[in-house]
Formats: sequence, structure tokens, C-alpha cells
Amino acid sequence: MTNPYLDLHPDVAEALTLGRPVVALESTIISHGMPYPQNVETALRVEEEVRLNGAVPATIAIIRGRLKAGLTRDEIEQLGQAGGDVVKVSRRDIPFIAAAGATGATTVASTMIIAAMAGIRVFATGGIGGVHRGAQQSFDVSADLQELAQTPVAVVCAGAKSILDLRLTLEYLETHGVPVVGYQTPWLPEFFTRDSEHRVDYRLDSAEAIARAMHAKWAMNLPGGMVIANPIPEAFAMPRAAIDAAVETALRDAERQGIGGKESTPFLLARVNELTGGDSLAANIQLVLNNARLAASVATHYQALQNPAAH
Ligand code: PSU
Ligand code: MN
Repeated sequence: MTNPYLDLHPDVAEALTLGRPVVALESTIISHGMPYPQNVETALRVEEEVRLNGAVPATIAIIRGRLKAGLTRDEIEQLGQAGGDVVKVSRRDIPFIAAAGATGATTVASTMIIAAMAGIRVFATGGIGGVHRGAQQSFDVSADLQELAQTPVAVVCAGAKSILDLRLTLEYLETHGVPVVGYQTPWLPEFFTRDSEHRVDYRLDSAEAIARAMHAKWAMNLPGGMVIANPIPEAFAMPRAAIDAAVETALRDAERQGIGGKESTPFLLARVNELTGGDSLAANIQLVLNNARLAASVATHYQALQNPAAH
């Protein structure tokens, strides 16, 4: 693999060479998804959780023009401290940030792109972007969904926040051939809650079954990734009414302030965090750790299928 813009962390490079499991992690969740210093603490804990579950973490970002798969502690600290001042990088932004030698935090879409460049097939995060409520008027559809349609990475998440229209998000994914798997559930989790009124396409009950489906898809060269929806652990799930009220208020505030484009999601995330206070942040942290565990296990099983002789 020769990509003049890509730098692999030595641990990531070694794991990939040896055929060991690697889990990609995004950085917009650090800069724009959580407040400092919890964002940095969480990013480091999530990396540790991946290691404890037998895989190597590769947190992805663009640092001074270099596409990085695997960050140092200092780089994570910098992104966390800079917060909203760091550029949020999605697919369209990558070449410009690289060409300018600038630093940017990667969304689900751009993390998938850089993971795929590095040869990483599994990625853990909190929530994916999707079709926003009111998209019939605003046309606000996250580039994450198009990325899932074309880039071969499985994204383990806790579903999507209700700042989005979940029904339209599922319709969009169906149209673009992106499967949505529920881990041990027939329901699409709604981030802070374990279920929603929407069904997933496939319920699979083990990391091994998920890895087999990934292997089948890519061994037959079907393009694109998949969504692995992993419900928040019961003990950390939140009352739906509190979340719904906060989301409604956040959406109204965004409309009143004329927030749009790439600012929309970070604004809504920050507003929901503010309105629900420490409880939602604690839940958010726990669901990301839970996704890191499942992703490490999926990556381990997927790796075993790539190289059956070694197992
Ligand atoms: N949803 C969350 N937390 C997040 C994001 C979404 O619950 O941190 C971030 C992810 O990085 C995701 C991005 O890829 O927001 C989507 O932004 P947009 O809607 O502008 O595509
Ligand atoms: Mn958008």
C-alpha cells in the first residue's frame, strides 16, 4: 500500500502486517461530540477498552496535513483541547486540509475513508450521522450515509440520535444498499435508549455471526460497509421523555439561530448535552466503551476468517 499522505502508528502498522485485529476510532466525537476534558479521558479509555478486548486501536484524524491511523496521547489531547476550533473534516474536506498542512477531526465518513486506505475494516463510534428532521426542506443528509454505501468498513454504533429522522435514515440506507444489523436486538437503538419504533434489517446475536456476514459481503466484492447497531447497556439507558424534550428544544434553537450545513450536527449535539447535563454525557461515554468492546470482538472474528490456517 503506498499512499503518500497516510501515516500508520507503529502499533497499527505492526498489527496490520501480522494480520491482527485493528479497530478504527473517529476524532470528531473527541473535538465536537463531547466537552473537554471528558472527551480526552473518554478517547483514551476507549483505546484501552479496544486493547483489553484483544485488538489494536487506531484513532483517526488529520494532523498537520498527514492522514493518521493511530494517534499519540499528545495528539488526542490537542484535538480535545481545541474542541470546536479544530476543523470538522468530512469526505469533501480531506484533500484541502491535507494540501494546506492543517489539522482536522474526522467524522464517520472521513474516518471510514482513512481506515479503508489503511486496510482497517472495523470502526467503533457513538452515533452516526443521518437524514435530519425536516430534510424534505433543508436537504440535510449526512455524508456518512453515502460513505457507508461505498466504503468497505463496518461501523459499530449505538444507532443514531433523535436529532435525526430515523425512518428516513433507514429508507436512505436501504436505497443505497447499506445493511443495518442489530446486535442482539430486532430494533434500531436510538443512542440513549435501547430501542425505537424501527426494525433493523438483520438481528445477529454474536460477534462471530457479524464477522461472517462482513466476510461474505467483501469476499464477493460487494462495495460499501454496514451499520452494526449495538444498544446502550441497560444500566446506562436514559428516560426517553427527558431526551425527547431536550432534542425538541435543541432543534427549535437551531432553527431560530439559522444553524445549517456542517454546523448543524455539532450545534445539536452540544445543545442536547447542555440540556440533559451530566447524565447524558455519562451515558454517551458508556455506550462508546460498549461499542469499542463489540468492535474489538468483531475485528478478532473477522481476522480469523481472513486467515483460517493460523487459527
Ligand atoms: N452523532 C453523535 N455524535 C457525534 C456525531 C454524530 O451522536 O459525534 C458526529 C460524527 O462524527 C458524525 C458527524 O460522523 O457528527 C456527522 O456530522 P454531519 O451530520 O454534519 O455529517
Ligand atoms: Mn449535514
